[in-house]
Parts: sequence; structure tokens; C-alpha cells
Amino acid sequence: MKYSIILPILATTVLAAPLVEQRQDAACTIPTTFPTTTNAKLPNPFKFFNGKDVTTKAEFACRQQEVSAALQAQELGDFPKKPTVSATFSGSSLAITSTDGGKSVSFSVSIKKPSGNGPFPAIIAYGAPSIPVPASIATITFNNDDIGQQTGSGSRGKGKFFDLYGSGHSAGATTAWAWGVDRIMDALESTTGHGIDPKRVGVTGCSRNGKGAFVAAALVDRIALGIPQESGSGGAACWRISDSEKAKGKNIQTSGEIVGENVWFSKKFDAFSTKSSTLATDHHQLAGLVAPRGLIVIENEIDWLGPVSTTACMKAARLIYKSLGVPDNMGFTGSGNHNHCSFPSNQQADLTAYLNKFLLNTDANTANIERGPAGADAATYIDWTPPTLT
Ligand code: MCU
Repeated sequence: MKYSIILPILATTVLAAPLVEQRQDAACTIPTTFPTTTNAKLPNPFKFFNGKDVTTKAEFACRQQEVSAALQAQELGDFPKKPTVSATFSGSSLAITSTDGGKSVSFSVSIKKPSGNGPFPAIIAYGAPSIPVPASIATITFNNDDIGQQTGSGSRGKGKFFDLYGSGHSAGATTAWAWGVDRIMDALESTTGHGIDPKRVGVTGCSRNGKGAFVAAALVDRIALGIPQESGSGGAACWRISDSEKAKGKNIQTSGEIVGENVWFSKKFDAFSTKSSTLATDHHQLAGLVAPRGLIVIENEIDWLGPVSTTACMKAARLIYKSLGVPDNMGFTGSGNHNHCSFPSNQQADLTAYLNKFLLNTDANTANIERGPAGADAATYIDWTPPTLT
């Protein structure tokens, strides 16, 4: 099948339902310690750490909170509570000041808007977007490196996030950047004149910044659509599957390698880096934190990114969306091999469908988008049956 020829003519029906759903405010009991028992299979997204089954959507919302806490405790580092935020918009620049514990840091993002008055949907792009952003969607350029440096293992604790919270703060760079995205959302909500609809904001980045976009979509629940591109290990890949692929002789990035290469993850992750099977979670559940919001995962069959790992992991993630009754809110597109972070035309229709549905509020068919190498199935890596949550 060819995807490159013509984009479908798009219907312009405005969807009535809000696409950003706030997580339920159910009273959840969140543990402060998390299991480290060995489990070679991908952990069960539908079993609380206390062993109780998740049977309802409300319970799953609580499960998301404990999964987020576990990811922060073992991998990501702490995601701080909202500081005091003030913002001003002028020209094309949104300037944001965050104050906590008597200290302040400021950063700005630039907004490139469609012509007209809006309000417009927008995509927050880490660095510069490596996907084609349609003219009808604004681009918010976010200098994530300014918030958390990522120039190798020596850059830990550097950047504005760490100026505010201290160089010893546990956050890895991806968590620090997600904090920046959270502040951009605060600023969009609290200022006027920028012409952006805060209910229709996506986040993208490629490669290392794709890991960042994935973590931001997971931690910031005001993001309507996550668009991580070629995030590979640390993003769309599951640590356990990457280790099993490595054992089969693949040239694939693993947790054991990643902790030495850069500071994308917390120092807390070091304890698990060579024993990923003891993590309480895996990255199908990072995607599960985005649910039921929109998520289109863009990949590439470069060995280092782990095409079997990203495909099987994201297929497991789609089981979570299916259990929640929203299978079409998450897709995975990654067939073929192409230059890293160059966006191939055979992924355009999948991306367009997601942008239409989640940012442009137009009708689009996002059903069953699961494209990756043959033979990468979730069933090999799971020992649980996804329930239908009530
Ligand atoms: C895919 O993202 C990373 C990868 O994890 C690193 O190992 C490699 O060094 O750089 C990739 C990247 O960010 O390329 C731009």
C-alpha cells in the first residue's frame, strides 16, 4: 500500500466532545515505595502494586498516578509541583517566570501562528520540529536544552530547572523539560493575546528530544496530543524488550548504555540500568499515562532505536487504550528505514489523521494504526489479559 500519493480530503465536522479529559479526581492511595521483584515480562498495567486488579476507568486513573510515581522514583526523578508562574506575551514571544522557594528563573518560547485571529491549535516543538507542521497549526519553539542540558554525562544538574530546584535535584533532563512544558501550559492558560487554544496543544521532538516529548505527554495531562518521533530507547522502546533484543545480538540501545551516555534519566535509574527486569513498570505504561489523550508514536527501523522493541512495546500500549475503550486515540507508525529524523511520506497520512482529530478538531480516521516490522508482537512479552474497564 502506498501512503505517499494524495492526502485524503478531510471532512471538517467539528467534534463535540472535549479531547483533553482531565484525570479523575478519585481519592487514590499512592504508595511511596515500589516493587523491584524480577519480572522478565512487561508489567501488568491493570494490577495495582498492592496486587488488586484494576477493573474500572476510575481505578485506572489511580493506577496512572501510582505508575507515574513509580516511574519518577525509579527512572525519571521527581516531577515538581507547580511553582508560582507569571507570564507576558509580546510580539511573538511568551516570557515565563517561575518562582519557588524564594528563587526565580525565566525562559521564553516563540510562537509562530497561522494568519488570522485564532484561537489556533499549537505544537510545542523541542528545538525545531522534525515533522511537517501544517499551516493551520501554530508552532511553539521550546529551547529544552536551556531548561536541562544534555551534552553528555557531565551536564547533569545544569540548566534553568536546576537553577531553580538545585543541581542535586533528582530529575533527569526529560523530566526537567516536561516541567518546562507544564509551565508553557500555565503561561498559555494565564495570558491572552497569543491566540493559542490551550486545550489543543501537542508536543513533539525527535530522537533524544523524542524521548523528551514522550515524557512530557505522559507527565503533563493538559497536552492533547503526544507526537514523539524516533524516540527509540528511553521513549517508545520497552527496556525489557530492548535487553532481549540485545541478547539476540542486535546493535540496540539499552538502559545499561543510556545511563552512561547522557543525563536524560534520573540518577535513580542507575540502580536499574543493568537489571531492567526489576523495574516496577516499563514504557508501555509510559504511553499508558498519556491515555485517554491522543498519542501518535512515530518510529524508524534503525537498529539502534530498537524497531522490534518499540513496535511490541507500543502494541502493548495500545492494549491499554483498548481497555479504556479508546483504541483509536493511540497509534504507532514506523515501518521502513530512512534517515534519522527525516519525516518520510509514508507516515504522512497517519500523522495527518492524528493532527486533524486531536488538534484541528476535524473528523479523521485514526483506527488501528500499528505499523512496524513484522513479527514484533506484544503477546511474546506479556502474561496478562487486558480487561474491558467499566
Ligand atoms: C534516538 O536518540 C538518541 C539516541 O538515544 C542516542 O544514543 C544517540 O546518541 O543520539 C540519538 C539522537 O538524539 O540523535 C539526534
